[in-house]
Amino acid sequence: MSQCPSPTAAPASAPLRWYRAPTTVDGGAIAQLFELPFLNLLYRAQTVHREHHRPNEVQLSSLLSIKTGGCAEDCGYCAQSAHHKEAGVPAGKLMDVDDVVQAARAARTQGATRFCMGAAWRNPKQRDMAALTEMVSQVRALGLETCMTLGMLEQTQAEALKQAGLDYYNHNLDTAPDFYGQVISTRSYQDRLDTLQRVQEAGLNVCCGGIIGMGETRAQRAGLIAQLASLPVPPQSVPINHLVPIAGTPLQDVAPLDEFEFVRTVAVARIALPHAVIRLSAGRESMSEATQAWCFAAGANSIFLGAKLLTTANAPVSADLDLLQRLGLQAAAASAG
Ligand code: SAM
Ligand code: DTB
Ligand code: SF4
Repeated sequence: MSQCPSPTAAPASAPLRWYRAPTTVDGGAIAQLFELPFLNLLYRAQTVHREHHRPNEVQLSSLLSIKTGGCAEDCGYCAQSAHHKEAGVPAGKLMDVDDVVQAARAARTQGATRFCMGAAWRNPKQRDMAALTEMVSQVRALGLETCMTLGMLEQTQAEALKQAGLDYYNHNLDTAPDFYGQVISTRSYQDRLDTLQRVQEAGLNVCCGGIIGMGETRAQRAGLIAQLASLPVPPQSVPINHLVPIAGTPLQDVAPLDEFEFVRTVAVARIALPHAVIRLSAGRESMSEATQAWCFAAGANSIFLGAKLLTTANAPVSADLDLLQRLGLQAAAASAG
């Protein structure tokens, strides 16, 4: 883990702009949810889930790395950072539009309703915008919902993506403000909030979550969820990633998290963000089927379908479809638009 909190990272005590005073979201109450007996917490989460969502539906997204590696940021968990050369992910170029559309078509055939395109960038360059907007409009023309995650955005870039038909923009807070500086030093928490504001003001649906199991405390897990629930408009989609420890990154040796603590985090996210789709994101490949089933019971209702995430393996499609079938879970129809 990085030992040097960044000079640019917001200290825990710094006031963060564009963040609603938690009048409706009481951080203490969120922390207390974590202390409930496991089954009481799951009962609460499942009750909230059934009030706002179809109980046996799971939304299926597919993920493609449209530009891999060589990223200027130093996120301690990420194989694609140019700072983590030993992770062994070479820097690539932005994919051709036709190849992206072909991958989207394959994802649709496998059963995905949303196609998520990720780039290892601090932010997109102006010269990339024409190709990015073309990808969005052609993927959307296939009848898929579109999502992109490209790093920080300017207002005009967010608007151009919206104009092209982008449905969701994924930009994670990743962790609580008071742990953030131990994981990332090259951009601040405030930078992330600023991009989220631009995305929301451009009229895009916000997909925003974090990573669990990076060595943060339970209070910091609660802190992340309190931040997410305190955004001026709560995110429509909330990815909860389990850290995939990658050799060659500063977080390669973080002690594994108790799997019930991960399930608890999903349950607390469900209660704090009752309307959001909660995505059980990275880390499923090494999770038992039983733990995944607990996560669905805790209110997770979306997964990434496909053998690969960005650089790491995901559960095989056949195994996922088999698990959903055995649990009586059905794929949800596309909803945005
Ligand atoms: N570069 C863009 C950015 O960071 O905003 C988009 C791509 S980035 C890889 C998207 C998200 O993937 C990160 O915010 C982080 O939450 C997640 N992620 C990356 N590496 C991960 C890992 N090893 N384990 C779990 N989640 C990870
Ligand atoms: C998110 O929160 N998780 C996805 C998506 N947004 C882009 C990415 C997970 C990446 C896992 C590590 C990798 O494959 O490199
Ligand atoms: Fe770059 Fe995103 Fe990886 Fe951070 S998480 S190093 S911004 S690709």
